[in-house]
Amino acid sequence: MATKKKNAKSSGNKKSKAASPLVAVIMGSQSDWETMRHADETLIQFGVNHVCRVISAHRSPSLASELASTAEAEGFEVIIGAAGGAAHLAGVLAAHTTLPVLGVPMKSDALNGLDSLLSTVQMPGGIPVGTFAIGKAGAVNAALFAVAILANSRSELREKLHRFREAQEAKIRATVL
Ligand code: RP5
Repeated sequence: MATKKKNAKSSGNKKSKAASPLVAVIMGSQSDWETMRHADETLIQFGVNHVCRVISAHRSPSLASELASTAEAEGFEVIIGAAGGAAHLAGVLAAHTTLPVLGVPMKSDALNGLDSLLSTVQMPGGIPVGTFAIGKAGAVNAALFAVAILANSRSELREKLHRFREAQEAKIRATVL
């Protein structure tokens, strides 16, 4: 993963380069990057300024609480939390912020991601985490959902989402077997 700060990757379009990032893509380990790069690529595709960082709920708990506690004041509007196994990251982030937190369960070696899925989705009432599919599909969809949230107040993003769906459908229609 290319880095700007020590363990952070910052991306967006040229226009918004100077603007503060809107989405924080947080993953529990460097080993999650192979999956989470798809969220990064999707946000880049939509020109959404964002950061990608490795922060572990278990191995760096203070960093996790600090990130989530300060995210709103720093101008973030959505947080994506991805982790595998005992995947508590998204829940811990959500416990420290009222920003929307989207959870992406990683496909784990031991249980194929079922452990990650249940750890992410089974939140107690009062602290919501929007949980997505295990692995790549979840990474892409969490990013698309983040774009959809941002699009509620940004017409250019709403337009891009419409064009994305149209292109997706056109590709299916043009498929010849
Ligand atoms: C989780 O444990 C991470 O999110 C990762 O999916 C999993 C394994 O981490 P590593 O041992 O590969 O660092 O915290």
